[in-house]
Amino acid sequence: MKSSLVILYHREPYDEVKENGKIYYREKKSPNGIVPTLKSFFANAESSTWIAWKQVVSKKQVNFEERVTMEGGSESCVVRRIPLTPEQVKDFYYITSKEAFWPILHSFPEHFTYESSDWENFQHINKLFAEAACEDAADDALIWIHDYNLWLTPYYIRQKMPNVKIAFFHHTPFPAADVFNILHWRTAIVDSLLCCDLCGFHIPRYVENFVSAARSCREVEVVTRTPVPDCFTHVGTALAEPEMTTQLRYNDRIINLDAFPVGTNPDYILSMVNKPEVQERVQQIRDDIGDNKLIVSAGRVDYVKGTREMLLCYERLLERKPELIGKVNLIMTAVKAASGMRVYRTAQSQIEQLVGKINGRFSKLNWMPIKLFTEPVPFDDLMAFYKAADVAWICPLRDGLNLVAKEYISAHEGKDGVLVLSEFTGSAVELPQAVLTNPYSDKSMDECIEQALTMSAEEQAQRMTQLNKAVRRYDVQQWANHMFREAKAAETSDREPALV
Ligand code: GDG
Repeated sequence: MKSSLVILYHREPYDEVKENGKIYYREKKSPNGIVPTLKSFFANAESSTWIAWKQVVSKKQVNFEERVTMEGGSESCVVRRIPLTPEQVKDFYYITSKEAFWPILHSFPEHFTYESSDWENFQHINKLFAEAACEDAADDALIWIHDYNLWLTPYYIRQKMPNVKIAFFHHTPFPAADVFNILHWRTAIVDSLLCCDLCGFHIPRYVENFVSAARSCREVEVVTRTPVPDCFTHVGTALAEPEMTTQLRYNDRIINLDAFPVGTNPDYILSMVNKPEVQERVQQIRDDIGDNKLIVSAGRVDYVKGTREMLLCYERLLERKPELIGKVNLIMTAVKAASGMRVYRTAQSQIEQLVGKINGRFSKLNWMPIKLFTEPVPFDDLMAFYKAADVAWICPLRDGLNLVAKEYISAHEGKDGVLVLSEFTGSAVELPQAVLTNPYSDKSMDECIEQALTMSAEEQAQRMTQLNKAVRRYDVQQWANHMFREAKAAETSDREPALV
Protein backbone atom coordinates (compact mmCIF):
# COMPACT_ATOMS: atom_id res chain seq x y z
CA MET A 1 0.00 0.00 0.00
CA LYS A 2 1.25 3.49 -0.86
CA SER A 3 1.73 5.97 1.95
CA SER A 4 -0.35 9.09 2.47
CA LEU A 5 2.37 10.67 4.60
CA VAL A 6 6.10 10.44 3.91
CA ILE A 7 8.57 12.12 6.25
CA LEU A 8 12.18 12.64 5.22
CA TYR A 9 14.36 13.35 8.19
CA HIS A 10 17.93 12.31 8.84
CA ARG A 11 17.04 11.18 12.37
CA GLU A 12 15.39 7.79 12.77
CA PRO A 13 12.05 7.53 14.55
CA TYR A 14 13.09 4.75 16.93
CA ASP A 15 16.01 3.61 19.01
CA GLU A 16 17.99 0.72 17.60
CA VAL A 17 18.98 -1.50 20.51
CA LYS A 18 21.37 -4.42 20.31
CA GLU A 19 20.71 -7.19 22.83
CA ASN A 20 22.36 -10.62 22.82
CA GLY A 21 23.56 -10.05 19.29
CA LYS A 22 20.06 -9.23 18.00
CA ILE A 23 18.80 -5.84 16.91
CA TYR A 24 15.51 -4.50 18.28
CA TYR A 25 13.70 -1.32 17.32
CA ARG A 26 12.20 0.36 20.32
CA GLU A 27 10.04 3.35 21.01
CA LYS A 28 12.36 6.30 21.60
CA LYS A 29 13.07 6.57 25.29
CA SER A 30 12.63 10.30 25.45
CA PRO A 31 9.46 11.95 24.19
CA ASN A 32 11.45 15.18 24.02
CA GLY A 33 12.21 16.78 20.67
CA ILE A 34 10.31 16.78 17.42
CA VAL A 35 10.72 13.13 16.38
CA PRO A 36 8.05 11.78 18.77
CA THR A 37 5.67 14.55 17.69
CA LEU A 38 6.14 13.85 14.02
CA LYS A 39 5.60 10.18 14.75
CA SER A 40 2.28 10.94 16.40
CA PHE A 41 0.91 11.80 12.93
CA PHE A 42 1.41 8.19 11.98
CA ALA A 43 -1.41 7.26 14.31
CA ASN A 44 -3.80 9.25 12.06
CA ALA A 45 -2.35 8.44 8.67
CA GLU A 46 -3.62 5.25 7.06
CA SER A 47 -0.12 4.39 6.01
CA SER A 48 3.11 6.27 6.31
CA THR A 49 6.79 6.08 5.57
CA TRP A 50 9.76 7.59 7.37
CA ILE A 51 12.97 7.91 5.38
CA ALA A 52 16.30 8.46 7.12
CA TRP A 53 19.90 7.64 6.34
CA LYS A 54 22.06 5.09 7.98
CA GLN A 55 25.83 4.85 7.80
CA VAL A 56 26.95 1.36 6.87
CA VAL A 57 30.23 -0.34 6.27
CA SER A 58 28.91 -2.46 3.47
CA LYS A 59 25.64 -1.72 1.73
CA LYS A 60 24.72 -5.39 1.90
CA GLN A 61 24.30 -5.19 5.66
CA VAL A 62 21.37 -2.85 5.47
CA ASN A 63 17.75 -3.73 5.48
CA PHE A 64 16.48 -1.29 2.90
CA GLU A 65 12.97 -1.43 4.17
CA GLU A 66 11.54 -2.51 7.45
CA ARG A 67 8.01 -2.35 8.71
CA VAL A 68 8.60 -1.37 12.27
CA THR A 69 5.99 -1.36 14.97
CA MET A 70 7.42 0.47 17.90
CA GLU A 71 7.21 -1.54 21.10
CA GLY A 72 4.73 0.12 23.42
CA GLY A 73 3.63 2.56 20.73
CA SER A 74 0.41 2.81 18.74
CA GLU A 75 1.99 4.09 15.56
CA SER A 76 3.40 1.89 12.90
CA CYS A 77 5.17 3.00 9.80
CA VAL A 78 7.50 1.78 7.15
CA VAL A 79 10.96 2.96 8.01
CA ARG A 80 13.32 3.13 5.09
CA ARG A 81 16.95 3.80 5.60
CA ILE A 82 19.14 5.01 2.80
CA PRO A 83 22.40 3.17 3.27
CA LEU A 84 25.38 5.49 2.95
CA THR A 85 29.01 4.47 3.15
CA PRO A 86 31.32 6.34 5.53
CA GLU A 87 32.83 8.14 2.51
CA GLN A 88 29.40 9.27 1.33
CA VAL A 89 28.45 10.48 4.81
CA LYS A 90 31.74 12.33 5.08
CA ASP A 91 31.31 14.07 1.72
CA PHE A 92 27.60 14.71 2.06
CA TYR A 93 27.21 15.63 5.72
CA TYR A 94 30.57 16.46 7.27
CA ILE A 95 31.95 18.36 4.30
CA THR A 96 29.34 19.72 1.88
CA SER A 97 26.67 20.34 4.52
CA LYS A 98 28.89 21.47 7.37
CA GLU A 99 31.76 23.24 5.57
CA ALA A 100 29.87 24.87 2.71
CA PHE A 101 26.18 25.23 3.68
CA TRP A 102 26.30 25.57 7.48
CA PRO A 103 28.55 28.68 7.56
CA ILE A 104 26.46 30.38 4.89
CA LEU A 105 23.17 29.53 6.60
CA HIS A 106 24.53 31.03 9.83
CA SER A 107 26.06 34.09 8.10
CA PHE A 108 29.68 33.10 8.65
CA PRO A 109 31.06 33.51 5.12
CA GLU A 110 34.60 33.52 6.53
CA HIS A 111 34.15 29.84 7.46
CA PHE A 112 32.74 28.94 4.04
CA THR A 113 34.82 26.55 1.98
CA TYR A 114 33.68 24.57 -1.00
CA GLU A 115 36.92 23.19 -2.44
CA SER A 116 36.39 19.80 -0.79
CA SER A 117 32.65 19.68 -1.43
CA ASP A 118 31.37 17.03 -3.76
CA TRP A 119 28.25 18.54 -5.33
CA GLU A 120 27.59 15.47 -7.41
CA ASN A 121 27.54 13.28 -4.33
CA PHE A 122 25.16 15.76 -2.67
CA GLN A 123 22.88 15.64 -5.71
CA HIS A 124 23.08 11.85 -5.80
CA ILE A 125 22.11 11.41 -2.14
CA ASN A 126 19.26 13.91 -2.45
CA LYS A 127 18.08 11.93 -5.46
CA LEU A 128 18.18 8.68 -3.48
CA PHE A 129 15.90 10.23 -0.87
CA ALA A 130 13.58 11.51 -3.60
CA GLU A 131 13.41 8.11 -5.30
CA ALA A 132 12.61 6.35 -2.03
CA ALA A 133 9.90 8.94 -1.29
CA CYS A 134 8.35 8.57 -4.75
CA GLU A 135 8.29 4.79 -4.51
CA ASP A 136 6.26 4.95 -1.32
CA ALA A 137 4.11 8.05 -1.76
CA ALA A 138 0.51 7.84 -2.99
CA ASP A 139 -0.32 10.36 -5.73
CA ASP A 140 -2.09 12.61 -3.24
CA ALA A 141 0.36 12.07 -0.40
CA LEU A 142 2.08 14.73 1.64
CA ILE A 143 5.86 14.49 1.57
CA TRP A 144 7.39 16.44 4.43
CA ILE A 145 11.12 17.11 4.08
CA HIS A 146 13.38 18.37 6.85
CA ASP A 147 16.37 20.62 6.53
CA TYR A 148 19.04 21.83 4.16
CA ASN A 149 20.78 18.45 3.82
CA LEU A 150 17.87 17.61 1.54
CA TRP A 151 17.65 20.93 -0.29
CA LEU A 152 17.54 19.33 -3.73
CA THR A 153 15.09 16.57 -2.91
CA PRO A 154 11.93 18.61 -3.75
CA TYR A 155 13.21 19.10 -7.30
CA TYR A 156 13.80 15.39 -7.89
CA ILE A 157 10.45 14.49 -6.38
CA ARG A 158 8.59 17.08 -8.47
CA GLN A 159 10.11 15.65 -11.64
CA LYS A 160 8.53 12.28 -10.91
CA MET A 161 5.37 13.34 -9.09
CA PRO A 162 3.95 16.60 -10.40
CA ASN A 163 0.87 16.47 -8.17
CA VAL A 164 2.16 15.28 -4.85
CA LYS A 165 2.20 17.81 -2.00
CA ILE A 166 5.68 18.75 -0.86
CA ALA A 167 6.37 20.61 2.36
CA PHE A 168 9.87 21.61 3.44
CA PHE A 169 10.97 22.82 6.87
CA HIS A 170 14.25 24.64 7.55
CA HIS A 171 15.62 24.09 11.06
CA THR A 172 18.45 26.57 10.52
CA PRO A 173 18.30 30.29 9.84
CA PHE A 174 17.91 31.35 6.23
CA PRO A 175 20.50 34.10 5.66
CA ALA A 176 20.20 37.44 3.86
CA ALA A 177 20.35 37.11 0.06
CA ASP A 178 23.79 38.67 -0.24
CA VAL A 179 25.17 35.94 2.05
CA PHE A 180 23.12 33.09 0.57
CA ASN A 181 24.21 34.08 -2.93
CA ILE A 182 27.82 33.29 -2.04
CA LEU A 183 26.77 29.70 -2.73
CA HIS A 184 27.47 29.20 -6.40
CA TRP A 185 24.88 26.38 -6.36
CA ARG A 186 22.26 28.94 -5.28
CA THR A 187 20.03 28.74 -8.35
CA ALA A 188 19.69 24.97 -8.16
CA ILE A 189 18.79 25.24 -4.46
CA VAL A 190 16.23 28.01 -5.05
CA ASP A 191 14.75 26.14 -8.02
CA SER A 192 14.29 23.08 -5.86
CA LEU A 193 12.64 25.00 -3.02
CA LEU A 194 10.33 26.59 -5.58
CA CYS A 195 9.10 23.07 -6.37
CA CYS A 196 7.52 22.88 -2.89
CA ASP A 197 3.90 23.64 -2.05
CA LEU A 198 4.92 24.91 1.36
CA CYS A 199 8.25 26.18 2.64
CA GLY A 200 8.42 26.60 6.41
CA PHE A 201 10.94 28.58 8.43
CA HIS A 202 11.17 29.34 12.15
CA ILE A 203 10.51 33.09 11.92
CA PRO A 204 9.28 35.70 9.42
CA ARG A 205 12.79 37.18 8.94
CA TYR A 206 14.00 33.89 7.44
CA VAL A 207 10.95 33.81 5.16
CA GLU A 208 11.80 37.30 3.92
CA ASN A 209 15.45 36.38 3.45
CA PHE A 210 14.40 33.40 1.35
CA VAL A 211 12.10 35.59 -0.75
CA SER A 212 14.96 38.02 -1.48
CA ALA A 213 17.25 35.15 -2.41
CA ALA A 214 14.59 33.61 -4.67
CA ARG A 215 13.91 36.97 -6.35
CA SER A 216 17.59 37.53 -6.99
CA CYS A 217 17.87 34.13 -8.72
CA ARG A 218 14.58 33.89 -10.62
CA GLU A 219 11.66 36.01 -11.78
CA VAL A 220 9.51 35.21 -8.82
CA GLU A 221 6.33 37.13 -8.15
CA VAL A 222 5.20 38.00 -4.64
CA VAL A 223 1.49 37.13 -4.52
CA THR A 224 0.58 37.90 -0.91
CA ARG A 225 2.24 39.71 1.95
CA THR A 226 0.61 40.07 5.35
CA PRO A 227 1.37 41.58 8.74
CA VAL A 228 2.94 38.89 10.91
CA PRO A 229 1.21 37.55 14.05
CA ASP A 230 1.70 39.70 17.18
CA CYS A 231 4.09 37.23 18.74
CA PHE A 232 6.69 38.08 16.06
CA THR A 233 6.45 41.86 16.01
CA HIS A 234 8.59 43.03 18.91
CA VAL A 235 10.21 46.08 17.41
CA GLY A 236 13.77 46.55 18.61
CA THR A 237 14.58 42.83 18.49
CA ALA A 238 17.30 42.17 15.91
CA LEU A 239 15.33 39.51 14.00
CA ALA A 240 11.81 41.00 14.24
CA GLU A 241 9.94 41.51 10.98
CA PRO A 242 6.58 43.29 10.76
CA GLU A 243 5.35 41.77 7.49
CA MET A 244 5.86 38.50 5.75
CA THR A 245 5.37 37.12 2.25
CA THR A 246 2.98 34.20 2.40
CA GLN A 247 2.75 33.25 -1.29
CA LEU A 248 5.06 33.34 -4.26
CA ARG A 249 4.29 32.50 -7.86
CA TYR A 250 6.89 31.00 -10.14
CA ASN A 251 6.26 29.38 -13.52
CA ASP A 252 2.54 29.50 -12.70
CA ARG A 253 3.01 27.51 -9.53
CA ILE A 254 2.09 28.84 -6.10
CA ILE A 255 4.60 28.36 -3.31
CA ASN A 256 3.20 28.98 0.17
CA LEU A 257 5.55 30.35 2.81
CA ASP A 258 5.11 30.53 6.56
CA ALA A 259 6.89 30.91 9.89
CA PHE A 260 6.58 27.96 12.27
CA PRO A 261 8.93 28.25 15.26
CA VAL A 262 9.45 24.72 16.61
CA GLY A 263 7.97 24.25 20.05
CA THR A 264 8.89 22.06 23.01
CA ASN A 265 6.85 19.73 25.18
CA PRO A 266 6.44 21.81 28.38
CA ASP A 267 4.44 19.18 30.29
CA TYR A 268 7.04 16.55 29.60
CA ILE A 269 9.88 18.84 30.72
CA LEU A 270 7.96 19.62 33.88
CA SER A 271 7.24 15.97 34.58
CA MET A 272 10.95 15.23 34.20
CA VAL A 273 11.95 18.08 36.49
CA ASN A 274 9.47 16.90 39.12
CA LYS A 275 10.73 13.32 39.19
CA PRO A 276 12.03 12.58 42.71
CA GLU A 277 15.46 11.57 41.42
CA VAL A 278 15.78 14.83 39.47
CA GLN A 279 14.64 16.85 42.49
CA GLU A 280 17.25 15.04 44.55
CA ARG A 281 19.90 15.92 42.00
CA VAL A 282 18.79 19.56 42.08
CA GLN A 283 19.11 19.57 45.86
CA GLN A 284 22.56 18.01 45.60
CA ILE A 285 23.72 20.70 43.17
CA ARG A 286 22.31 23.46 45.36
CA ASP A 287 23.87 21.94 48.49
CA ASP A 288 27.23 21.78 46.74
CA ILE A 289 27.24 25.45 45.78
CA GLY A 290 25.49 26.92 48.83
CA ASP A 291 24.33 30.50 48.26
CA ASN A 292 26.31 30.91 45.08
CA LYS A 293 24.59 31.96 41.88
CA LEU A 294 24.46 29.20 39.31
CA ILE A 295 24.65 29.95 35.60
CA VAL A 296 23.94 27.14 33.14
CA SER A 297 24.76 27.10 29.47
CA ALA A 298 23.85 24.06 27.36
CA GLY A 299 24.58 23.24 23.75
CA ARG A 300 26.81 21.60 21.18
CA VAL A 301 30.33 22.58 20.21
CA ASP A 302 29.80 24.86 17.26
CA TYR A 303 31.30 28.23 16.42
CA VAL A 304 27.78 29.56 15.83
CA LYS A 305 26.72 28.84 19.43
CA GLY A 306 28.74 31.71 20.96
CA THR A 307 30.47 29.55 23.59
CA ARG A 308 33.77 31.37 23.17
CA GLU A 309 32.04 34.75 23.54
CA MET A 310 30.36 33.60 26.77
CA LEU A 311 33.62 32.32 28.22
CA LEU A 312 35.43 35.57 27.41
CA CYS A 313 32.56 37.49 29.01
CA TYR A 314 32.71 35.26 32.11
CA GLU A 315 36.44 35.91 32.39
CA ARG A 316 35.83 39.67 32.14
CA LEU A 317 33.14 39.38 34.81
CA LEU A 318 35.51 37.73 37.29
CA GLU A 319 38.19 40.30 36.49
CA ARG A 320 35.82 43.24 36.85
CA LYS A 321 34.06 41.96 39.95
CA PRO A 322 36.53 40.08 42.13
CA GLU A 323 33.83 39.90 44.82
CA LEU A 324 32.15 37.27 42.61
CA ILE A 325 35.15 34.95 42.82
CA GLY A 326 33.94 31.96 44.83
CA LYS A 327 30.33 33.25 44.62
CA VAL A 328 29.24 32.23 41.15
CA ASN A 329 29.40 28.91 39.29
CA LEU A 330 29.09 28.19 35.59
CA ILE A 331 27.99 24.76 34.38
CA MET A 332 28.58 24.51 30.67
CA THR A 333 27.72 21.64 28.33
CA ALA A 334 29.49 21.89 24.99
CA VAL A 335 28.88 18.45 23.55
CA LYS A 336 31.64 17.60 21.15
CA ALA A 337 30.95 16.85 17.52
CA ALA A 338 31.53 13.51 15.76
CA SER A 339 35.24 12.95 15.28
CA GLY A 340 35.01 13.22 11.48
CA MET A 341 33.79 16.82 11.61
CA ARG A 342 36.99 18.76 11.14
CA VAL A 343 35.07 22.01 10.98
CA TYR A 344 34.46 21.92 14.75
CA ARG A 345 37.96 20.97 15.86
CA THR A 346 39.14 24.55 16.32
CA ALA A 347 35.96 25.54 18.15
CA GLN A 348 36.35 22.60 20.52
CA SER A 349 39.98 23.22 21.34
CA GLN A 350 39.28 26.94 21.82
CA ILE A 351 36.56 26.11 24.35
CA GLU A 352 38.71 23.60 26.22
CA GLN A 353 41.68 26.00 26.31
CA LEU A 354 39.61 28.94 27.53
CA VAL A 355 37.93 26.87 30.25
CA GLY A 356 41.37 25.61 31.34
CA LYS A 357 42.73 29.16 31.37
CA ILE A 358 39.83 30.60 33.38
CA ASN A 359 39.79 27.71 35.84
CA GLY A 360 43.57 27.91 36.22
CA ARG A 361 43.44 31.64 36.76
CA PHE A 362 40.58 31.96 39.25
CA SER A 363 40.10 28.58 41.00
CA LYS A 364 40.37 28.31 44.75
CA LEU A 365 40.92 25.15 46.75
CA ASN A 366 37.18 24.66 47.28
CA TRP A 367 35.80 26.43 44.22
CA MET A 368 36.19 26.15 40.48
CA PRO A 369 34.55 28.79 38.26
CA ILE A 370 33.50 26.46 35.41
CA LYS A 371 32.39 22.84 35.12
CA LEU A 372 32.59 21.80 31.50
CA PHE A 373 30.87 18.72 30.03
CA THR A 374 31.92 17.72 26.53
CA GLU A 375 30.10 14.36 26.47
CA PRO A 376 26.28 14.34 26.23
CA VAL A 377 24.79 14.75 29.68
CA PRO A 378 21.93 12.33 30.55
CA PHE A 379 18.59 14.06 30.07
CA ASP A 380 17.74 13.78 33.81
CA ASP A 381 20.93 15.63 34.67
CA LEU A 382 20.27 18.30 32.08
CA MET A 383 16.82 18.84 33.63
CA ALA A 384 18.43 19.12 37.07
CA PHE A 385 20.88 21.70 35.72
CA TYR A 386 18.02 23.72 34.25
CA LYS A 387 16.00 23.60 37.46
CA ALA A 388 18.94 24.40 39.72
CA ALA A 389 20.14 27.31 37.58
CA ASP A 390 19.52 30.90 38.60
CA VAL A 391 20.45 31.96 35.10
CA ALA A 392 20.36 30.21 31.72
CA TRP A 393 22.94 31.79 29.45
CA ILE A 394 22.31 31.21 25.76
CA CYS A 395 24.27 33.46 23.43
CA PRO A 396 24.63 32.00 19.93
CA LEU A 397 25.99 34.32 17.28
CA ARG A 398 23.27 32.73 15.13
CA ASP A 399 20.78 29.96 15.81
CA GLY A 400 17.76 28.94 13.78
CA LEU A 401 15.65 28.87 16.93
CA ASN A 402 17.19 27.35 20.12
CA LEU A 403 15.17 24.85 22.06
CA VAL A 404 17.27 25.00 25.23
CA ALA A 405 15.86 28.47 25.97
CA LYS A 406 12.30 27.13 25.83
CA GLU A 407 13.17 24.03 27.88
CA TYR A 408 14.71 26.18 30.64
CA ILE A 409 11.56 28.30 30.84
CA SER A 410 9.37 25.20 31.19
CA ALA A 411 11.61 23.75 33.87
CA HIS A 412 10.91 26.87 35.98
CA GLU A 413 7.13 26.89 35.35
CA GLY A 414 7.27 30.65 34.91
CA LYS A 415 8.15 31.27 38.55
CA ASP A 416 11.81 32.16 38.89
CA GLY A 417 15.10 32.16 37.01
CA VAL A 418 16.52 34.47 34.36
CA LEU A 419 17.00 33.70 30.71
CA VAL A 420 19.80 35.61 29.00
CA LEU A 421 19.26 35.05 25.31
CA SER A 422 21.05 36.19 22.18
CA GLU A 423 19.04 38.47 19.92
CA PHE A 424 20.34 36.42 17.00
CA THR A 425 18.44 33.25 17.90
CA GLY A 426 15.09 32.72 16.24
CA SER A 427 13.54 32.14 19.67
CA ALA A 428 14.41 35.71 20.77
CA VAL A 429 11.66 36.96 18.48
CA GLU A 430 9.10 34.93 20.44
CA LEU A 431 10.68 35.57 23.83
CA PRO A 432 11.24 39.32 24.18
CA GLN A 433 10.87 39.15 28.00
CA ALA A 434 14.22 37.36 28.20
CA VAL A 435 17.26 39.54 28.86
CA LEU A 436 18.16 39.94 25.21
CA THR A 437 21.84 40.34 24.52
CA ASN A 438 24.01 41.07 21.52
CA PRO A 439 26.84 38.52 21.49
CA TYR A 440 28.84 40.67 19.05
CA SER A 441 29.09 43.41 21.69
CA ASP A 442 31.22 42.95 24.82
CA LYS A 443 29.36 45.82 26.43
CA SER A 444 25.97 44.21 25.89
CA MET A 445 27.21 40.81 27.03
CA ASP A 446 28.76 42.31 30.19
CA GLU A 447 25.68 44.35 31.09
CA CYS A 448 23.25 41.50 30.48
CA ILE A 449 25.01 38.91 32.61
CA GLU A 450 25.27 41.43 35.45
CA GLN A 451 21.62 42.34 35.05
CA ALA A 452 20.73 38.64 35.26
CA LEU A 453 22.82 38.02 38.36
CA THR A 454 21.26 40.94 40.23
CA MET A 455 17.64 40.73 39.06
CA SER A 456 15.02 40.91 41.83
CA ALA A 457 12.73 37.96 42.51
CA GLU A 458 9.69 40.08 41.47
CA GLU A 459 11.17 40.97 38.10
CA GLN A 460 12.20 37.36 37.53
CA ALA A 461 8.66 36.16 38.22
CA GLN A 462 7.13 38.83 35.99
CA ARG A 463 9.35 38.00 33.06
CA MET A 464 9.15 34.23 33.53
CA THR A 465 5.35 34.28 33.67
CA GLN A 466 5.27 35.95 30.25
CA LEU A 467 7.93 33.63 28.88
CA ASN A 468 6.08 30.58 30.10
CA LYS A 469 2.92 31.78 28.37
CA ALA A 470 4.84 32.19 25.13
CA VAL A 471 6.29 28.68 25.33
CA ARG A 472 2.91 27.14 26.09
CA ARG A 473 1.14 29.14 23.38
CA TYR A 474 2.96 27.27 20.65
CA ASP A 475 4.28 23.91 21.82
CA VAL A 476 5.68 21.13 19.67
CA GLN A 477 2.27 19.58 19.02
CA GLN A 478 0.86 22.91 17.87
CA TRP A 479 3.90 23.44 15.69
CA ALA A 480 3.44 20.10 13.96
CA ASN A 481 -0.36 20.51 13.68
CA HIS A 482 0.07 23.96 12.19
CA MET A 483 2.65 22.82 9.64
CA PHE A 484 0.62 19.72 8.77
CA ARG A 485 -2.60 21.72 8.36
CA GLU A 486 -0.93 24.36 6.18
CA ALA A 487 0.72 21.72 4.05
CA LYS A 488 -2.56 19.87 3.52
CA ALA A 489 -4.29 23.10 2.56
CA ALA A 490 -1.57 24.19 0.15
CA GLU A 491 -2.53 24.38 -3.47
CA THR A 492 -1.16 21.45 -5.41
CA SER A 493 0.40 21.80 -8.78
CA ASP A 494 -0.08 19.84 -11.94
CA ARG A 495 2.71 21.68 -13.71
CA GLU A 496 6.02 20.54 -14.94
CA PRO A 497 8.88 21.04 -12.49
CA ALA A 498 10.37 24.51 -12.46
CA LEU A 499 13.81 23.23 -13.27
CA VAL A 500 14.62 21.87 -16.65
C1 GDG B 1 18.76 22.65 15.21
C2 GDG B 1 18.99 24.15 14.99
C3 GDG B 1 16.82 24.61 16.15
C4 GDG B 1 21.71 19.69 24.44
N1 GDG B 1 22.76 19.24 25.17
C5 GDG B 1 22.37 18.05 25.67
C6 GDG B 1 21.06 17.78 25.22
N2 GDG B 1 20.70 18.80 24.46
C7 GDG B 1 19.39 18.90 23.79
C8 GDG B 1 18.60 20.08 24.28
C9 GDG B 1 17.76 20.44 23.06
C10 GDG B 1 18.61 19.98 21.89
O1 GDG B 1 19.60 19.11 22.40
C11 GDG B 1 19.35 21.15 21.21
O2 GDG B 1 18.44 21.91 20.48
P1 GDG B 1 18.82 23.32 19.88
O3 GDG B 1 17.57 23.94 19.37
O4 GDG B 1 19.48 24.14 20.92
O5 GDG B 1 19.90 23.14 18.77
P2 GDG B 1 20.41 22.22 17.51
O6 GDG B 1 20.78 20.88 17.95
O7 GDG B 1 21.49 23.05 16.92
O8 GDG B 1 19.17 22.11 16.47
C12 GDG B 1 18.31 24.96 16.10
C13 GDG B 1 16.60 23.10 16.20
O9 GDG B 1 17.30 22.44 15.15
C14 GDG B 1 15.10 22.75 16.08
O10 GDG B 1 14.57 23.17 14.85
O11 GDG B 1 16.28 25.18 17.31
O12 GDG B 1 18.47 26.33 15.85
O13 GDG B 1 20.39 24.45 14.94
O14 GDG B 1 16.56 19.73 23.04
O15 GDG B 1 17.86 19.70 25.40
N3 GDG B 1 20.38 16.67 25.56
C15 GDG B 1 21.01 15.78 26.39
N4 GDG B 1 22.29 15.97 26.83
C16 GDG B 1 23.00 17.08 26.52
O16 GDG B 1 24.15 17.24 26.93
N5 GDG B 1 20.35 14.67 26.78
